[in-house]
Amino acid sequence: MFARSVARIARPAAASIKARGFATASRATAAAGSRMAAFATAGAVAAGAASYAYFQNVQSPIHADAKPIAGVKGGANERTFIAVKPDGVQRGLVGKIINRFEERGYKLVGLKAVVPSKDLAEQHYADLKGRPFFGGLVDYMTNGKAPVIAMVWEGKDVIRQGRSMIGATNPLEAGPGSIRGQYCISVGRNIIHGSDSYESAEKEIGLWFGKAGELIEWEAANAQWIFSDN
Ligand code: IDP
Ligand code: MG
Repeated sequence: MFARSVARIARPAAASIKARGFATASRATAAAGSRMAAFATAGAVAAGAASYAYFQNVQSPIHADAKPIAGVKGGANERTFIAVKPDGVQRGLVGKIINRFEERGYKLVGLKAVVPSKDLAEQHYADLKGRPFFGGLVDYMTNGKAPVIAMVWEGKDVIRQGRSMIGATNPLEAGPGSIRGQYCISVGRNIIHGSDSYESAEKEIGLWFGKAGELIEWEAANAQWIFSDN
């Protein structure tokens, strides 16, 4: 529910990005003109044009992302939120983690490096508020010693399979073939997050990728070799 409302609020923002690019250009032009600085005017127009071009480029995904933010539950386009936490980034495990999902046949539809705000981390871990480790958890996620690598992966049963690939919360309980079972030994430094249900995926994708244009809908050329019931 929450995520849907985030998505609803966020989507129109995309449409306004182009308008914002234009507005920036005209504001800049007006300001420079009033100072009778022809050079500055030319610069501002160029800067405005450049920023307009930038927004044009970054806000024009191959296909508009029109599907529900976490895809269709149980469908081939189900989505989950996966994040390499700062300890995983510091330890140079980002590539290995991405590899696991890619090699399994899942599709990457969103990716960014973020130092989350305290507010974002607290909302993300809202169900753990009141636990003794909550403050330390939020600090380690947000202190900027390394970013969080936030991702959205798409594919059949990706939420459940993602949790299984990640392994138990306490890495000492995680199977040896799982990501946590292979790469870590401490619950407070368990390197990766994955949504634990469709509802969590909706909430988390909305929190981390709620702005329009942040998720890219694309067709994998090898899809027929990955998914078929024949
Ligand atoms: P999950 O990440 O496997 O979904 P949750 O129970 O949702 O596990 O906890 C979120 C995160 O909080 C864990 O991944 C871990 O980083 C941290 N955490 C959970 N339990 C403890 C604990 O007992 N001590 C310290 N950190 C914990
Ligand atoms: Mg959890």
